[in-house]
Amino acid sequence: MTKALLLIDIQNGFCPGGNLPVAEGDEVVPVANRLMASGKYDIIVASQDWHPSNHGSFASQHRGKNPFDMGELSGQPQVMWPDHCVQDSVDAEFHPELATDRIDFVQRKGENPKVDSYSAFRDNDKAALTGLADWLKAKGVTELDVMGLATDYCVKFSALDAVDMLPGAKVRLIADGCRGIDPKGVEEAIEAMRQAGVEITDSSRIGF
Ligand code: VGL
Ligand code: ZN
Repeated sequence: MTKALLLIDIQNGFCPGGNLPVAEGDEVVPVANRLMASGKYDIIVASQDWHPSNHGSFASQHRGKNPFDMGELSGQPQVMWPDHCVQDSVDAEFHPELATDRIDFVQRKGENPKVDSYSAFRDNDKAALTGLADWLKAKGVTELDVMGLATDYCVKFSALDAVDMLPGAKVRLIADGCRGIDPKGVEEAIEAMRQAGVEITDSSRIGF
């Protein structure tokens, strides 16, 4: 049994003061640090949203679009986001209190300006893989706990892809270690994950 913890996008950009802040996003940091220090995980991985400054998910790249409008990217419906997590900016750095020394592997994503990548495993069009599934398979991961930001986007699509791309592995969502963008979206996301076979749990139920 090899247990891995996957921390999704715990970056300044998604915390209060960031460019795409999630309410209480910083509150997931102590949860992540507690889990990393628990000794219950063999492997700790973190994803990092890592966009070029001209990324096509940014409203700024589309004439007449404002952040949070719906638009299109490469012919697919796309939420127009504020510019966020631009490569090498403070906004893209992990939250300063995250215990990054405990992270074994960082999976960057969202580098192709023509497609968004909510999932840490593959782009939204499901064409290009990040390589994370193969990396976890090579390590023999049989249990994957997922938490981070944002519940209704990157956490959701990462957990759904984990179920799809790591056949036989048990995937769990650490719900108290997540915060979302839209309350209704969060509810729907948790239901979609549950339906797909993700176990919804809480950090307090895994040994604290
Ligand atoms: C995310 C929107 C755009 C996320 C990333 O981390 O959930 N959401 N880029
Ligand atoms: Zn992004």
